[in-house]
Amino acid sequence: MPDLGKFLKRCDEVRAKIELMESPLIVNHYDADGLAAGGLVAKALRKMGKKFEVLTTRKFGEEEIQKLKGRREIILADLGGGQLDFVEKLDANIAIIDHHQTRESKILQTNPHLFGFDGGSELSAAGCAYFVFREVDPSLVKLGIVGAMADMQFPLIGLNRRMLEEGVKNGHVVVSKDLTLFGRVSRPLVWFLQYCTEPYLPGLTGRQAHCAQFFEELGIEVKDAEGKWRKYYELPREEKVKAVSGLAAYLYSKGVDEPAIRSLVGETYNFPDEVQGTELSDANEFSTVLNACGRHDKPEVGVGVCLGDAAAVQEAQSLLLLHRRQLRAAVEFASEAVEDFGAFHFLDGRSVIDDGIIGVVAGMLYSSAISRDKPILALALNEEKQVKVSGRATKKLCENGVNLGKMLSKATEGIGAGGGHNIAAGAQVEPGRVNEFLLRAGSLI
Ligand SMILES: [Mn+2]
Repeated sequence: MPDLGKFLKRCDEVRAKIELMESPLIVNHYDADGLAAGGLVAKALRKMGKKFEVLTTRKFGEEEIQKLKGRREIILADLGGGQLDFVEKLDANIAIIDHHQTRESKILQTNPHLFGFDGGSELSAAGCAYFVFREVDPSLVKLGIVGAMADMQFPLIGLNRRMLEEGVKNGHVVVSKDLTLFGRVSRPLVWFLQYCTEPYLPGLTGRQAHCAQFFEELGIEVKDAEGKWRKYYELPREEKVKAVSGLAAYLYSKGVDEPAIRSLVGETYNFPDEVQGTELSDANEFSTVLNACGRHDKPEVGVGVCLGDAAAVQEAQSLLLLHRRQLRAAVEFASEAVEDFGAFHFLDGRSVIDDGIIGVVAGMLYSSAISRDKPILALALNEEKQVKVSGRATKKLCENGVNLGKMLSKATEGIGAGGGHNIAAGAQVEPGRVNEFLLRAGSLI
């Protein structure tokens, strides 16, 4: 049974412990939720008048934990809960704020799982950090919601919903139902569709002239009377409705399936205290900014963005452009290169697609390039030139029994390692054993 009272009490205990620290080291994961969580803790510490350092890491195994030896005060955010065996060996004053599967420990940690809540679907690490520091600064709720978006926890339910309601009540968040595509706030109308990769808009993504024509045919001006580019969020209601229904009809005519079209509209979260029209005023766009910082090895920029540092915001915007460009090029390549292997779709992205985006790219192919009746397996090489496998399926396939996490763990027995969720999973395969792996995967699926 979920126990809210105990969870909140534990969050208070963690805050009390951190209040006694002098100059802690914050260690956080490099993904967007990890950066939002680390940034949130940093912002709270700054507000409390404390010195701190931030260390962002991609991996958090024995080796990385060994390197923390000698540190006296450590706050772990979005990691630690799954590595307690190693963390417990450190001789330091430690507090853990996490939402991954964990167990109770002699180290003080707050984690929704310990109190009967599902950290996978109803609270991110940044959200957990919000419940620790909400009394220090209620506006930290914005980073909590950004973390939920980053970890794909929508719709916001359970603890996320509770956090959202507090944010709305305190005037830091405004909820509306609208188009959820990236760029509704920060991009001129034409770019808004042209740069849209999630979902992939066939005939529009990457095609400026087609996007301009799309709006022209709907009778929506892309520039205002002064010749300034218009943005989606500025359109009057009638024009928004026209754009949304026009886009839905267009995608339907292009064979995009209904779930993908329906997912275009959902709750959007605006932050009224941020400058309107910037990425930081919208939860989803904010999380995309952090994601780009992490993926391009600029975590300090992501943390700077969370702290509201103007130079960091500017640098993050150029990283975002680079990120979009790479993603678009990868999807274009993948749409051509994907093959039908019978039991699954196969994409060989080795030496072409970065291992950090291969999973996202594989998933995107479902909205345009491949049929939804089988999973997709995609290969990429990581920094150490090892073969990384990303598997993606659809909800419907999983309802019918597909479980990619189990499949990848089985198919890599003795030749690698794999696991994950039923709908999205990953693996590593020893070089030279790829064909064997593919044969095994085919028969298991
Ligand atoms: Mn997370």
